[in-house]
Amino acid sequence: MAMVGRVRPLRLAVALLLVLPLVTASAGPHPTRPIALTDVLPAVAEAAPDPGGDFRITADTEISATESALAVAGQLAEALRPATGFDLRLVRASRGPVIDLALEPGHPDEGYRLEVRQDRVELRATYPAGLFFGVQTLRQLLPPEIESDTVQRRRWTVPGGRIHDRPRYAYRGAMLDLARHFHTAAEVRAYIDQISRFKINYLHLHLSDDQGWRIRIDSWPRLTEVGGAPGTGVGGDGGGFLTKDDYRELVRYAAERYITVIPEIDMPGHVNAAQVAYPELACDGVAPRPRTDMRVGYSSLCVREETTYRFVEDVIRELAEMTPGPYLHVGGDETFATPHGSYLAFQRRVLPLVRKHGKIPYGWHEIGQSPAAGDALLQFWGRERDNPMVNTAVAAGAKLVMSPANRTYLDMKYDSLTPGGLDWAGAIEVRTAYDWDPDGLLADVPATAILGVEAPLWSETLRDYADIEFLAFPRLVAIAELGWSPARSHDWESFRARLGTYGSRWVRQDVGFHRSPQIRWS
Ligand code: NGO
Repeated sequence: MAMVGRVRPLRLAVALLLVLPLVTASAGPHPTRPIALTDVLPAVAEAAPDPGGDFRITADTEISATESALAVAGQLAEALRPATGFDLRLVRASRGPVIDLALEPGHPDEGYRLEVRQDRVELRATYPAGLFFGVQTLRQLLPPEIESDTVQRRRWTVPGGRIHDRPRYAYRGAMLDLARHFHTAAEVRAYIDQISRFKINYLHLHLSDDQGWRIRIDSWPRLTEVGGAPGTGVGGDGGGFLTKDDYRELVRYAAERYITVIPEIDMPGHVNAAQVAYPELACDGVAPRPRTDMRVGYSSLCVREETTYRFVEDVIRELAEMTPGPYLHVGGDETFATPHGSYLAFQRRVLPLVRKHGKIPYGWHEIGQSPAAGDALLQFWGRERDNPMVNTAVAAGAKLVMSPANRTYLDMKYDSLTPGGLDWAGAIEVRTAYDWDPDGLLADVPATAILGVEAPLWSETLRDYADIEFLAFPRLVAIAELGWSPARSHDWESFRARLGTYGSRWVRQDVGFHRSPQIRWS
């Protein structure tokens, strides 16, 4: 203390100025703290930092790529252009400072190696998808200003070291419900842009429900003429549908970001809109009234009528024709208006139709009750007590995608004060979405049966794109980390710190995320 008393005031001020940033940096995420090699969402599998190996991107940096890596290299150059102002040259080989992308054998599917040294950055993967995911990591290793759409004057340093990364699960999905409130192709593209940052690789589109029908089917044109008309959203909002060209363009746009689109037509329940358009799909042949409320479980296709199967096959055929991905989702949930025997009879005919048209049948976990579910993919959205519905199918070879509603449903409120959202599965704050294990949830299901995770976003309360962003972010990132990062790296404190620093990226991208009080946002 006596020593401090003798220090001159100016010296003390200087000393404090030097020490304070260290104190705040160690107290938690801070915008001026240099980015570490592990500051990535979802967490990388292995990282070995090398403090002497920082790489600086300047106007002279080149991006070199072999033929097969060229497309992803172009995406990288484009991503770096707005904020750096650099028009980085794409070359085949370079002698100068370079970010070098190439394919090489030996990496796991979708995995990659990213090595940052003083003179070069090397990105390697066996398939272009791995390069794309590596590029997403590289973007997060640059300062948050990289997300600006105007030129920012600053140093663009990437922390030195080596990352080996690969996904825990082959399936990392997000679902968007276009039926309750239609969202345009442009809005779906914006969502694709955002989710692709976090290495999501499937986009499931819920395209039909009681309120509306959102995908053009040529052989049954009234589905969208009537079911996609103005006012067909919940509360009489909106309306609209995707044309086949819109859909194909979305499939292409998603594929460029290594995301596979999965279309869903929900049946035999959730079909009121189809029956308004085609009364012959109801057993009494009478068109029901259009519905814009949020109730579920009251409609059913007429299981004993051949017309139903003609309809179902036409829809499956047309969807399969424009869907390159392996899965076709046939819903199957909440069929309270379909007697159990009829439900089984329906699935006995419909699941093989999906296979007939070259796709793997995918459905909500209720389809697991059908002996025909065999090698289908089941989306588990329930609680443990629903286990018996999937056990037989899993024993017969079915795989599971985990979407427990009380963890992964992005349409649930964060807390009782959240504007919008539903609450039937409980409030889901970020930690609730993050702190669980997809492998361990169902006691009788072996980990080998879990294909991955998906975060559904139902749209009963989602009127515009801002509503989507607010409910999806940050929780979607929690599910993305469960899907990508190794189980051993699961750590709430680490996730929370990384998410806190990511916030400033969303601010720069103008993403209206929920500023969860559980996170210290920087
Ligand atoms: C349930 C229901 C949907 C609702 C959603 C709202 C499933 C699989 N079916 O999930 O129709 O929109 O909840 O959270």
